[in-house]
Amino acid sequence: MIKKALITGVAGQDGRHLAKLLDKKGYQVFGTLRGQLEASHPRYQGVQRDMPFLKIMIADSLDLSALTRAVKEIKPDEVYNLAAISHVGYSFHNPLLTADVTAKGVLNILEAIRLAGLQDKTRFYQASTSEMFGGLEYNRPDQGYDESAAFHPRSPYGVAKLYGYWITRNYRESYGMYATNGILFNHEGENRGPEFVTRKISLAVARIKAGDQEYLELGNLDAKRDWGYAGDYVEGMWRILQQDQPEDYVLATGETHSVRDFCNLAFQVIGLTITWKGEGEDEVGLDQDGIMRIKINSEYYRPAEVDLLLGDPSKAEQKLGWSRHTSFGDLVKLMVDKDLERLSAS
Ligand code: G4F
Repeated sequence: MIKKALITGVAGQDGRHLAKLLDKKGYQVFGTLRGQLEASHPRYQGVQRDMPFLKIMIADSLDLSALTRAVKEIKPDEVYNLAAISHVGYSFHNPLLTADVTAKGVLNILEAIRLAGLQDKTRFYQASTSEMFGGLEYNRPDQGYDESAAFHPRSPYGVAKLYGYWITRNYRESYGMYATNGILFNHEGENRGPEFVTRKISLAVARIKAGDQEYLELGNLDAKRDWGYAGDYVEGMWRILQQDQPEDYVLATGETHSVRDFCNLAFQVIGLTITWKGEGEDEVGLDQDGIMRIKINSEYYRPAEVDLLLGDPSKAEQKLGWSRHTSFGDLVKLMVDKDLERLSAS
């Protein structure tokens, strides 16, 4: 029997990696897009071109009836709930929409599975996040956050995701559903949206190399993240749903690096060595010829910041046999190289 998987938010970075992985593993893959999209719409066609094997369903995470119809029709063996408002900065400006989509959307898809009568068949993966930890109770500074660490979300996004985490656990405990959380630390790559800092940097570096841009504006350079490659993480998502018992897992690299570190390595790829001068909002990054390549724009500071994220993936390593393959240095290079290639092709 061919297994069927439904991915909500299939057009996002992780959705694309995961859909391709599941297709390779022999699944029939379905994915939701939202909006008034017909098959002739450029967005629809772009997704279909990238993933010709994909069966696209139009269903918004806010619409329980559309989700229920999709789940009833497909009868999926596995549902991966990746649909969300996922940008932390945006969530401060749109907290209500974030709560509706990122929190209540999880409940909608869980209810759709129950309403379709599939709670004993369909395995459910919720895209939980290290943003739920937040940072104030950083209780294991040397080892990083594991599955038992205390939560303290620092943004409307993190708070909404915490609801998604708990409602998933609650449906597991209340109805015996195979409902799991993957608590993923930051995972990046060539498909990352330019609103996230890693892609913003890789894109700017490529443009600077091409002479299309002179410098880049950033917010908090000292924030530290546990950055891995998204392509490695989707294998972990799949493994989480293949276990005998539904459990929650942290996926992370176990290393942390600052935004500043990311900049230093990204500029090195195009032969520029950055020297940092000044402090706070006046800090700048100069290249070896003294040309300013990075400056601070306080608009990118957040009302509350997560200063440091470091994950402990021991449980995933031991129980799932999962670990990341791509190093931090390789990730930075991969992203810059891809943007250089895209720019030279355009
Ligand atoms: O790239 P970011 O926007 O990612 P953030 O906030 O860590 O969230 C990402 O990872 C989470 C997992 O922990 C996911 F749940 C979430 O959906 C998303 O994928 O920002 C990273 C850091 C922050 O500390 C931010 O303040 O970079 C800092 N930063 C500094 N300058 C900037 C900028 N972030 C952005 N987006 N743009 C800047 O100019």
